[in-house]
Amino acid sequence: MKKWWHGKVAYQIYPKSFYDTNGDGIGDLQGIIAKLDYLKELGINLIWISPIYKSPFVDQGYDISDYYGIAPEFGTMEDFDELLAEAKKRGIQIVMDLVVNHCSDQHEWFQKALADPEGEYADYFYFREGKDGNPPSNYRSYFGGSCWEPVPGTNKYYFHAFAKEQPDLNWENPKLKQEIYNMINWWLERGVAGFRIDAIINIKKDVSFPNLEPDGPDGLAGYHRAVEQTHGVGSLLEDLKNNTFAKHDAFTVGEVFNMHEEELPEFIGEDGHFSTIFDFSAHCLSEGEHGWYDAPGITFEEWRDAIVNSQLEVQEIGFKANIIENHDEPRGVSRFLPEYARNAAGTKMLGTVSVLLRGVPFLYQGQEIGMQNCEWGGSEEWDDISTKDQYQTARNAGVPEEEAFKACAEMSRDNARTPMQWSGGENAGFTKGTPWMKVNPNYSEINVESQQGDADSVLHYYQELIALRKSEEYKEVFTYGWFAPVYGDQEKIMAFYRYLDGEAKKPEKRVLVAANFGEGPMELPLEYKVKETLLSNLPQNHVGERLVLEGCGVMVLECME
Ligand code: TEU
Ligand code: CA
Repeated sequence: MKKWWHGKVAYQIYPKSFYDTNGDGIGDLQGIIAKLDYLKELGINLIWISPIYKSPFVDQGYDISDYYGIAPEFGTMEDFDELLAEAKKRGIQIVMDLVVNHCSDQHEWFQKALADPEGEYADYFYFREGKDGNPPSNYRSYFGGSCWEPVPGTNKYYFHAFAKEQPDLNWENPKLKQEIYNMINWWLERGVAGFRIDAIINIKKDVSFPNLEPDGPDGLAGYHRAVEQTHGVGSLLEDLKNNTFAKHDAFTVGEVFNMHEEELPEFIGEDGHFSTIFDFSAHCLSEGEHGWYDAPGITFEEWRDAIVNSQLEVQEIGFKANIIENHDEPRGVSRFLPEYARNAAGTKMLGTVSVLLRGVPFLYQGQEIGMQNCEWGGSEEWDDISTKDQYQTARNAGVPEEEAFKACAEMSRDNARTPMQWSGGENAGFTKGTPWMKVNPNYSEINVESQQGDADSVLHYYQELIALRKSEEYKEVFTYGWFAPVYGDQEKIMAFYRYLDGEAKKPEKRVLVAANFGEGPMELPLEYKVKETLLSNLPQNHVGERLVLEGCGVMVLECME
């Protein structure tokens, strides 16, 4: 069944680093409003904003202290309503970040729980007695250290999957659930189109909290191992959906890791728990056994296979949300492209492949100008709680300082969190004050302003690419067309068809997307005659009897029937 959000092109904003209008060095809601025309011109019609609720910002807003309030750093509720209205005028819908696996330790609920550890609010969280002088279980939190923190003045501990300032909410408690549902409905009634749903698989706990085999020198076991063994999140998610999103026909995109493979239809099939979930299959390839320091490199073939397999698996079931990067990941150009391809041509090639996959494309701020990882001067430049922990983890495992630094510099979430590069002017035009976070020194070469004035720029290419995807003539094939990989036996070629079946199984429309990730030119035989070139990133690419792609060349071709 067709849904209103099929065919959208989405853009993630990390508000703190997007655009600062009042000179305090922090991006704000007025900054987003100021750039709506820019986003409209890019072709965006759905925006996901990372958390803007009140927060102590221990984990940059993913630790919410008031679900009904806008963080003063970002502005006011009036600013937010203005943003909704201004976006609407431009045909853009706004999606909020929903962080309900945990809240901040400064949230009223947690403060009340601490004040009365036997009272009703303690049951909004997981308060448990220790075992033989130890915490209730041996889980290591995602950001390091035990998942259990002592509750002062008691013999109890509270559970946190992330930082100790992010206590997990107890989804077994109907009262807590009702509070969350009310809050979600309140935002939906205000006019938000839906939610990106944070770390949602974590809400289901095995409340017997069994110990697991330790997997590190600290004697703890990564909490994700417990998540992998836990079943039954589905009924929680159905209840959540039926009490909130379904009533508003809202769009939801789940951030789901550690899902049981066979559950994909329940998650995103017709009437699934969510509209869609992010495809992290390429990103998971660099998951280290113990952390970033032992993260494996990614070969081109692994990357291609991961995406192709994910596309083939999902197309009979539903839609995934396709990304190159987000606020938790290094920049895709630095990660998925070899050094020789980290230029305008390579960046356009990677973007073409991602945006024309089957699913909902999500661009991350700065992707459209080809922002890259930052050159870090030292570990003191990092802000991110996870990066600091990963650095410590590496050092504790005996990894030499230089090597630990290098591993974290490559994987740091801060690579995506440096300020948006608007111009070649001071602070990349992000702020007139002192930016809260280091500006990537490459801003003089990579910035919006210079690319706006250059018809060949990455930015202009992204505009054309998105316009093609949304065009009257091709939106059907790019939204609903099947995905079929081709030239899989050719080294360094990532290519696929998107096609629509005609009445008598005759393809009604067929488009070939072919990218040459190699350094030198490649010639490929054509299975179909070419009707029209829809997009090409380099003048040397051409099509005749055969298809010739320059190194880092990509072409989008409509085939004859
Ligand atoms: O990330 C959740 C999350 O599970 C990731 O840390 C994940 O474990 C890791 O990327 C796997 O490779 C979300 C937010 O996106 C992140 O910014 C927050 O820090 C986190 O939740 C806690 O709210
Ligand atoms: Ca500001």
